[in-house]
Amino acid sequence: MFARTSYKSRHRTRFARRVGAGATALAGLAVAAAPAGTFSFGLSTFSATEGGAAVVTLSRSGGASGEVAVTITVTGGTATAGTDFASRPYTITFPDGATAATLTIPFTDDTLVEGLETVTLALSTPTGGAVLGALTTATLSVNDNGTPAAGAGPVAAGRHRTFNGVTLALLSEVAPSNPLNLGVFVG
Ligand SMILES: [Ca+2]
Ligand SMILES: [Ca+2]
Repeated sequence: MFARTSYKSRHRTRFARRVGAGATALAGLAVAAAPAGTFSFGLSTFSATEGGAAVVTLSRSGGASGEVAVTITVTGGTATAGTDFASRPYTITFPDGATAATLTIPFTDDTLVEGLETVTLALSTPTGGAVLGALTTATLSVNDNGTPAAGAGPVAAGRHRTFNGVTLALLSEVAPSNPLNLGVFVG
């Protein structure tokens, strides 16, 4: 009688160990099946106007497990850091389950009469197990909102002329060999 009871007890113990090992394996599979996701920009190009802000969309695909974050750096193309936009990175946090986020980047309303300016956006430093996707850079175009004063103004002297209320202004001159960017303003 004693030996029979002892056999059952050992059998239950072995069975319990097997169930426990199986549960641990399943838990491991569950973690692997819930990835933290992949970051990408929503578009390859964005736009804004001076004095306004760009709304940059970000996506998190292939999983949304846990809180994760990604850094966005803004570097000048033809726009100038510290003058046209703040010289700083942005960190966007996605809560657990979130698959989309937006970043608002303001641009300075300067008084210069200019052409289109650009900045480059780049994703970096994903956290929380997330990774970077295919679209990790984007170009942002900033439209000028300046208008030249009649006969005088922020454009260098000799670079704009007004005739009968119509002003022809030199907006930018990137290099001597490049075409000039001219604007016509009626006012
Ligand atoms: Ca500007
Ligand atoms: Ca301007």
